[in-house]
Amino acid sequence: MRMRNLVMLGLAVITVGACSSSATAAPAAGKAWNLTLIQGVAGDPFYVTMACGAQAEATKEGVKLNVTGGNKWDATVQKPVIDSVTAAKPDGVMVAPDDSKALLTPLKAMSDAGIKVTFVDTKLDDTSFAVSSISTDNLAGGTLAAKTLAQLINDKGTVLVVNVDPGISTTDARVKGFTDEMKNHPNVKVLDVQYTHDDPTAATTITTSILASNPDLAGVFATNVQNAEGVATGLKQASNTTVKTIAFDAGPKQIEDLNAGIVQGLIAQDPYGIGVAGVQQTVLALNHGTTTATIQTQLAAITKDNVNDPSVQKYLYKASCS
Ligand code: T6T
Repeated sequence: MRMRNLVMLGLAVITVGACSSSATAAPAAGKAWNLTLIQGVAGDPFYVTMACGAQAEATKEGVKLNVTGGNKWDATVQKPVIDSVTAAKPDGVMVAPDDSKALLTPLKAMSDAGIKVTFVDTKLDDTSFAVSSISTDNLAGGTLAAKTLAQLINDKGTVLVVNVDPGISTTDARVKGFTDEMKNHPNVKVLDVQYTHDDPTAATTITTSILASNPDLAGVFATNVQNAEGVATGLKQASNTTVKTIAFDAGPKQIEDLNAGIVQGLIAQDPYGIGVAGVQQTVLALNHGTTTATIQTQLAAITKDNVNDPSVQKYLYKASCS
């Protein structure tokens, strides 16, 4: 079955999700504010691309931007990063918290120190003190992943979900969208969700061991860049050509795996647009403009068939801004 069939689902009309208000947010005249972007983890192509968008918008608006992040997806690693940014007292911060509960205290302290806080990508359960929360419609993306995978496996068989950690707003929503949709596919059995702590090597180990214990495995849903990379490595090492894989994100290695036919579909986000909107909302708040509490950016279903289409190029993540 060719992945053009994604379009036949009527869902993958290239983009899903409400349009962000970023297109209409007029930059108000203001000071040369100092902003900081705290990435969920440094070096991840999703956040590299988000930083490119944030920097482009910061330059456009004449504000300064610092970019920082921990070297691992871990709330205990991110907390001291948050604390040191608060101590440096920038005017505004765009932050992707690694855990929706554990980072409430340091982020509330940041806001209480008078720093405008905007959530980009991930968010806390408590968004009451944030200027804005900007993300993909992750629930819809998870639903789309399930519908697509169900179609690829002819609506029957065992499927595996490889996820980061529980307690992350984005990936939790993706899994919820996926598992809720699979309830409409009674002949598809979803195995217990496996967690990798954002480590591709763990995703490879999990894939290898689940393949050994479930030789009839039909499909995999990998919820982000690192999981997708690790799953693809596991399938390659097992020389498995039968399992169908759908993954969130569109990092450079994921595109290689898509083109090689190891992965059949990618639910790509618009991290560049999230970075742009993050700066816009934070600057609006600093200039006493009207901000938008929740912004959902678009996503795109990418397959081997449409990966070279001009319309999807903005959804492919960058390894660097140049
Ligand atoms: O999928 C993105 C991001 O949306 C998620 O919150 C964490 O993982 C990524 O950064 C990709 O690795």
